[in-house]
Amino acid sequence: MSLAKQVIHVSRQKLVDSECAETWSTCKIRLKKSQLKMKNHEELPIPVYNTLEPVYGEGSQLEEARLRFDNLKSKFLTIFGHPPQVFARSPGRVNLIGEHIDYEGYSVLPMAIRQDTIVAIRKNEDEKIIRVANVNDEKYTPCTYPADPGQELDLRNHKWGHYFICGYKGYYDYAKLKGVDVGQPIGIDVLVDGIVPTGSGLSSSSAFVCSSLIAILAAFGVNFPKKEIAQLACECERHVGTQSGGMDQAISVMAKIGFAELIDFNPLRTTDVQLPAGGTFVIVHSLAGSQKAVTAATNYNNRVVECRLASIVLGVKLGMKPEEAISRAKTLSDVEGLCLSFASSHKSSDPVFAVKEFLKEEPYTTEEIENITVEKLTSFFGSSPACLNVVEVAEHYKLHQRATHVYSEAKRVHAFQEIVSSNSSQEEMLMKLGDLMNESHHSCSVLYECSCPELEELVNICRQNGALGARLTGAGWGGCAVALVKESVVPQFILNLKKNFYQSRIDRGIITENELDLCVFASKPSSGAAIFKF
Ligand code: NG1
Repeated sequence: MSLAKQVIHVSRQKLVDSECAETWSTCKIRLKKSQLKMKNHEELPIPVYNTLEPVYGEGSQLEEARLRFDNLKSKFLTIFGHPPQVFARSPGRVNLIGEHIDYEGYSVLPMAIRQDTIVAIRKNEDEKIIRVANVNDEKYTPCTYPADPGQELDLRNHKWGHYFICGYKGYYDYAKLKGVDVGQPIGIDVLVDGIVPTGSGLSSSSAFVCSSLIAILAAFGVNFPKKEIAQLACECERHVGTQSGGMDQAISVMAKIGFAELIDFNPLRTTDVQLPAGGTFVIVHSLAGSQKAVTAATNYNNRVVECRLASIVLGVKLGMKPEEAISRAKTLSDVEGLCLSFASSHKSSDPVFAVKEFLKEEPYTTEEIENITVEKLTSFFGSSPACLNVVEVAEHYKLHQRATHVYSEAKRVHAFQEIVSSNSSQEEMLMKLGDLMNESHHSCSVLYECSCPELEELVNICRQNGALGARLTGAGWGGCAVALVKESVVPQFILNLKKNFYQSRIDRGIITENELDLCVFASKPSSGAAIFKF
């Protein structure tokens, strides 16, 4: 078994406190410092620090972090009567290109942002409950859960604390998978401070799930390769009911300061992408909230189901038996080979050629699809409550449009990476990247239908005010857009947006002048998850 496949404890040198060094004795492997150095970044465990600088740098960002950590420490003591044992932080992200394709197995290109979630944690052996509190206790009232990893989350009664329980369940799922006996579940006290704007497509949910999972692992003295933690975080976030694709957890856990990352799936892998100098990515909020978990059945999970159905229908049309397509064509990447061989027999190298030939543009009814699959949708989605919820409410399925988006967006991701690593002039590079972002937005909006009127208005205003390209980012249906802007004009661009998009919203009382800086900001690639033990 390779090192990467095993649970790896942080080497003792990296542990700041012996309390963190409790072991899962059956599967411990101590890494020597020299071994750590030789490994790929994603094969390394989550770094453990005893100062804030490696993550927060210096200046105002460091000052802000100090205040947040001090506040967490003192509030933790006040609420729970003892200090936290350890802290974990994980950032939000902005996806630069590659939307709604991670769950189809295609590479994406996000970067971490500086806004993160910090979780302060302590095991509480005297209690049999999990107490989850938030520094913003007006908005996020305290939640309690039983110390029972087998508990099912009540998805009809969505609570913010559910995201912590995802991480908690993830820890026990992993132990079970590895055959490790972690003993009777004990109580846990948790205090959370999250500054990733919620419902904004910047993945506050994954920042919370990743920091929760890592905090729990750290509290139990366990650490292992980042890519396994990212995979585990992706799987455990599905306990809140969304069929998450893995991009957000991957970048939140594996991000590196100064780089965007090309993320490949199956197997999970990251490649550093150096963004061109002279351009800045500005994140702008449409002020339309996007509640991904709550609207999953009609929005996010609906698209996951449509892609699955498109894969099956393409599989059958391209020669698979229906039962074979149902069991093997799980994603559009699974049938891309078939599409490509069909396309190449017609002198094309584009899988969309097969989509045009075999998937009709008009929406499919359930009956039409079942005539092709020769099996009821409720039967082959039977093991997935999230997919069954989709099938229960869906009126029709737009297979042609969704598959066209996925295949074309997957190509744009690679085009983006090729442009940034080409010899083109800076000016030319930025123009081409902007064009790709505009094409991506068009595809999301028209083919994938995951935009909304506010995002459309915002993206147009960005382009009219100097953005070289602008697109929605994240799941969509509200939330943020990301605009590529020449560095020299960023301040003017932000001023123009304030005037042309936000002022009317201030006048209507949707936001206050003071909140503006949270709605529009330039972002540099930040660092990934970390553990702090002071
Ligand atoms: P957001 O909207 O940021 O939560 C979601 C998914 C991603 C990806 C994008 C669309 C989760 C946690 N994240 O991101 O995996 O599919 O939508 O590209 O579900």
